[in-house]
Amino acid sequence: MRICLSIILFFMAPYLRAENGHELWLRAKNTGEVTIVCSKESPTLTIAKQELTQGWQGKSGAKIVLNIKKDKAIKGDGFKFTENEIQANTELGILYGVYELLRRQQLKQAVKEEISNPSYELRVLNHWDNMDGTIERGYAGASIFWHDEDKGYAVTDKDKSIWREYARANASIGINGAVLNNVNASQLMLTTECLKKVKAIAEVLRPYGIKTYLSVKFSSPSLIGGLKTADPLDPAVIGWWKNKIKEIYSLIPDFGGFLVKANSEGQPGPQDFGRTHADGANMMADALKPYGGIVMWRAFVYEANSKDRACQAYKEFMPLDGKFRDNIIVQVKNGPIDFQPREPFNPLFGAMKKTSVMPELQITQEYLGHSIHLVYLAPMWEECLNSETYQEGIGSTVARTTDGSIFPQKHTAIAGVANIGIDANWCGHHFAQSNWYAFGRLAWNNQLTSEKIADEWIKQTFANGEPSNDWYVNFLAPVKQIMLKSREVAVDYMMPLGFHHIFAPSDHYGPGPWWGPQDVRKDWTPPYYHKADTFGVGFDRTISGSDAVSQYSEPLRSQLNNLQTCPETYLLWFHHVSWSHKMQSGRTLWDEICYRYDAGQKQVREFQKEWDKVQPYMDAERFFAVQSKLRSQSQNVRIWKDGCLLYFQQFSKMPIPYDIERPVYELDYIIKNFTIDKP
Ligand code: BDP
Repeated sequence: MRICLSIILFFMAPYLRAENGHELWLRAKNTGEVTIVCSKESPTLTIAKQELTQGWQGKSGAKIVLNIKKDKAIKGDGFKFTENEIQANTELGILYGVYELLRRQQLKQAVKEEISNPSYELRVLNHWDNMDGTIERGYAGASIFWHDEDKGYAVTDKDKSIWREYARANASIGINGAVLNNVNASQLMLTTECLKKVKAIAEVLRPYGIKTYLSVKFSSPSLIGGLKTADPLDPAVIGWWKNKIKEIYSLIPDFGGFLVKANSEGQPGPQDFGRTHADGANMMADALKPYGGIVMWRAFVYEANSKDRACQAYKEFMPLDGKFRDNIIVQVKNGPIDFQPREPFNPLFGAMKKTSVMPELQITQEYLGHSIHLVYLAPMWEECLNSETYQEGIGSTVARTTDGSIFPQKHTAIAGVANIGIDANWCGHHFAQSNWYAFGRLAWNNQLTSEKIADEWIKQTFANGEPSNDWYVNFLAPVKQIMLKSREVAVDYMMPLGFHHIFAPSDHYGPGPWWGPQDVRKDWTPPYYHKADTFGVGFDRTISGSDAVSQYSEPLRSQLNNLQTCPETYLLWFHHVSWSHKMQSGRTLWDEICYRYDAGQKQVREFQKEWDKVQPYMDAERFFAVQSKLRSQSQNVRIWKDGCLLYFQQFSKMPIPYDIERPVYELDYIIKNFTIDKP
């Protein structure tokens, strides 16, 4: 019977509703009528009412009350809701309540009286979009905000309609801020002509509660202001920023503020003038203060020739703790290096006790297979947010040290580097949409599990109408398993056991542990990170090595410092380990490395099989698109496994265990064909 049904469904699949993914997780249409009672009118409330009418899946003919009324238990833009009433302190809270209620209806979850408050006050997407329309580390087409054919920054109706859809998608998951341009910012962003375009964007985003922010170049006063310096203590420079900020607020009264990458990877900053990060950030913060603007100042800094790049941010920023104005938030990447498939948490979390600190996560898959690999990132973010910092005893997780539960931060915030472009499905890979979704949901509630988020996302993104039991068993369950396993699998086939940054240079897609030209900064080459030699492999960050472990609080410091107690997931991050070291599995380190790469590869092949089986339960367009991406992923995984095993074998001089499939490529071939020879 089951077989029969599958065959019928298989042939029907192409006739199921065609979908290009453009509707994201917002595909539900109403199934009945609803009467809305709301005594106020505003653009945001109009959207709330439209959404209810268009998406209502509750009892047909029901009445719902939208009630803006203060309640101490409701925080910020949070809300209280039942099946028939949404109460909030703000209009935006009402809109968020509407989206939550519709989500519950679609997921067929009962609604009792409940309060939902956001974990973070500011939930911001960082777009690394350049003004010519390209996107740094973007894998889903050109920018939705900027086009290279712009003449005088013209704004078309098509632009506005994309921005509206973008704003709606964000609001539906609680995102309330967007930085519109690359952290490697162009000074031209602050010209009057460009600010007028920013105003046009802000006007479309505003009713959805999305505030607009800009990345700014620290040297703008000299580059476009005609000043001789950009020294943050120079009165003319201070005056320039004050005037510029006044101009911005005259155009965009609710402008959010600035994001700044300073003295990092060649960007200008206060240190160019002998000043500190705090001097630079405070100058901007003072100018923004009268308007309620904030500064998000990035702690992503490292210098050439440092013994250990992982130590740098902590060394530079810890002495400044307590020296930042209260409208500054220091934005810290989840790990101490750079968005690797797995990193321990950044030791600044929990350590900076007198400064508002916000996590920066990367939604775009720069180091996780671009928009080719299927990798669901929520488990990685969950791992980071739930990491124990021990800075204030047990329970001081990264989440709690940043969301205001432990330290009285003036502002709480979280940022995600967006994976959005002009591609019809927004993110390049249909499953990359789940990462945008997951970021928003975690920013709203940092205690949600990746499993729950995946479940919600799959149902909203793929189910049509009332799904059958068969759909739950043969679609939802296996697809969820693929998603939940996918990140650990990516770690296995790229960088198991604490390996990090062994990517091919420049595009960070394939492997490149061999890439180390003499004339390139050492910390931009993989051998700096893996340090393979005939004894073993891994970066010694123990007390007798670079001492990075000492940036962590006890008991974590001692645990990481000791080869026997360091979790194997971080082994080669913290230790230089002998190839013959006995692992928990009883295997040698070398064998374990081989098995991990092999297991990663096998799992991706399993994903292909699992995916092929779900064909009868979904539309053909998205099915084939994902199938094809999985094939490319499998090819790339083969390169990772063969390349890394053959390369490291030159040092271990040990055989690849004989029950493992043999490499099919020559190392030379991989090096020649898959390494782009520039940093
Ligand atoms: C690295 C990227 C680079 C970014 C930089 C940053 O490779 O393109 O500019 O981070 O975050 O991950 O500033």
